[in-house]
Amino acid sequence: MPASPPTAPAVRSPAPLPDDWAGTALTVVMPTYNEAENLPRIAHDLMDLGLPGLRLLVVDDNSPDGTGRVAERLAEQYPGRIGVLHRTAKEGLGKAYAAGMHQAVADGAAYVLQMDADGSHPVEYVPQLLGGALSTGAALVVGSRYVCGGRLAPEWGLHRRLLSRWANRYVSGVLRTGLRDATAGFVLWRADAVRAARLDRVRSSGYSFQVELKYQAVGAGFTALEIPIHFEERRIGASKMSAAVQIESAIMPWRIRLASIRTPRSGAGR
Ligand SMILES: Nc1nc2c(ncn2[C@@H]2O[C@H](COP(=O)(O)OP(=O)(O)O)[C@@H](O)[C@H]2O)c(=O)[nH]1
Ligand SMILES: [Mg+2]
Repeated sequence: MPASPPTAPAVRSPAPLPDDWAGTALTVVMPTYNEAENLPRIAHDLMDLGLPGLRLLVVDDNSPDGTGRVAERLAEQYPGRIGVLHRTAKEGLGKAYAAGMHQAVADGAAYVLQMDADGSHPVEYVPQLLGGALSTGAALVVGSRYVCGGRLAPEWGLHRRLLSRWANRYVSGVLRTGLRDATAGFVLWRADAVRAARLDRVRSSGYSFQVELKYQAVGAGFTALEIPIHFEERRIGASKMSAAVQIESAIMPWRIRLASIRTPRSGAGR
């Protein structure tokens, strides 16, 4: 008689996180431009993670679709846990992140998490990113598509896959960060690494901000850890990646490298 399959364990809610981890002052910084339909679900999912120390700071560039007003309503629903930074015009992802991360650290966050509002970065990874930092002492934890177990959105066609992989190889070749996913946008930062990355000196206004900031922190000696994530396709709406942003991303690694030859980086981190 064939052996009967083992009975599946009853589904239980996840074990509670240790109190000191769950209470860690972690601010998720989320830049938004026309994400009114995506934002509420992500905000509720973050608030429901069981991390009482988690705050959300939405950085909106005066989105025409009213994302700023949606964020204000969410802030009323979760007083003290959700905040909104309203900026007057669309200045690019990098500028929005620089403003939001600066504010988060100034307001006392011990860790800052960069996260997109479009559903590409699954909320379930947030405790893992924080746990990775707290258990290993890493100053940077990258939600990585290019380490073993990482995955790109299955909806992505060959062209997008090749472009993403090529962009990472290109950046690694020019800047040698040692990271497999240097262009990743789902990244947890310890506050001292944010300060060392010198947000006030960031050159990139667009997506190359991600590369520039990691390069500064790794160059200053901070330890980075990459944990695998499944990167999802955005839920609703369209990407804001423009041709100008792609050109900036291609040129920026060289500008950053040349600048660091002229002004060598300090080795303050760990
Ligand atoms: N505040 C602000 N957010 C932006 C800007 N450009 C993109 N974003 C946000 O940055 C995140 C990533 O952008 P997205 O268009 O999804 O980029 P993609 O995933 O690389 O195609 C999303 O949450 C966007 O709403 C901008 O100029 N300002
Ligand atoms: Mg996206």
